[in-house]
Amino acid sequence: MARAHTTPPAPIPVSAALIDPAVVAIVVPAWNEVGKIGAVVRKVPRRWAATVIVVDDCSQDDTAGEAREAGAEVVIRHETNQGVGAAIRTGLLEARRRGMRYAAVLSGDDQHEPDELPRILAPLFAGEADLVQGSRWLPGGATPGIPSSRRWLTQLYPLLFRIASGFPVTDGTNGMRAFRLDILDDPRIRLEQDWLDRYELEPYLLFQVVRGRYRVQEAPVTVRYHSRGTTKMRLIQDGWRILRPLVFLRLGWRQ
Ligand SMILES: Nc1nc2c(ncn2[C@@H]2O[C@H](COP(=O)(O)OP(=O)(O)OP(=O)(O)O)[C@@H](O)[C@H]2O)c(=O)[nH]1
Ligand SMILES: [Mg+2]
Repeated sequence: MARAHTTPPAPIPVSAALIDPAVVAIVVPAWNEVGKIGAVVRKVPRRWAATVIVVDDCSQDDTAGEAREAGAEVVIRHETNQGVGAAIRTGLLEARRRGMRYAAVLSGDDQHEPDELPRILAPLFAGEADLVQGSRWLPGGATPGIPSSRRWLTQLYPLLFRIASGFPVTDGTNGMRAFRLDILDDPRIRLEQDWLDRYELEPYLLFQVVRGRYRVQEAPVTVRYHSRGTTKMRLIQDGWRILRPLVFLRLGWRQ
């Protein structure tokens, strides 16, 4: 059965032929995502990534069961809720333990389009980038259903990121990105720190990779906004969690 698409299917870059799915793990943080996590897992084309790792961050619903049923190769459950950053960290550690060389992170709330994975994976396999950040705001990206508040917040953040880091990113808060896992061996990239457990880890990683002079590219992707239950973010509290890595790293208050 054809899947409803509000955007045309993603064109596949020529260099996608270089992608070796055996060394790619998809890491999916998920907290109370019944009704969505199964779709995410099923949509990942295994010709781009052989291993889907879902980290259930102590959901009260059966997120883990739905992920397993949908065919996730690995499902890990946290015994307590730790936050999206901690869930991503757990998934990345597992990917490395399994000998994967690349990871792509996708949101567990079905906001991303897994058939767009070649856009963020191909530049890694072509040896052109160490990290590829998905951007909803580059030409070719899309934001079906985006509320106006999200539009201006997600456009403001890259300006702040640019001021703090000097790097002209167009979308710093999009949870779809892919990178070489060996960049995590860099002692300047310290994902194990407790203060990164919630929304801090993703901007921290991008900032440190930029600052470490790795090759960072952006690629256009879709971020879909469902009419119900897209976000669990609280504006002030979680907004500050996203912002503080920029402030702390820029001012040298944290490493
Ligand atoms: N909020 C939240 N999400 C978590 C947690 N643990 C794992 N997640 C997952 O992290 C992903 C991102 O969470 P969201 O709150 O939707 O944040 P976002 O997608 O970056 O931002 P929006 O554009 O506002 O939706 C989802 O797949 C969640 O299920 C947690 O403790 N809190
Ligand atoms: Mg979301």
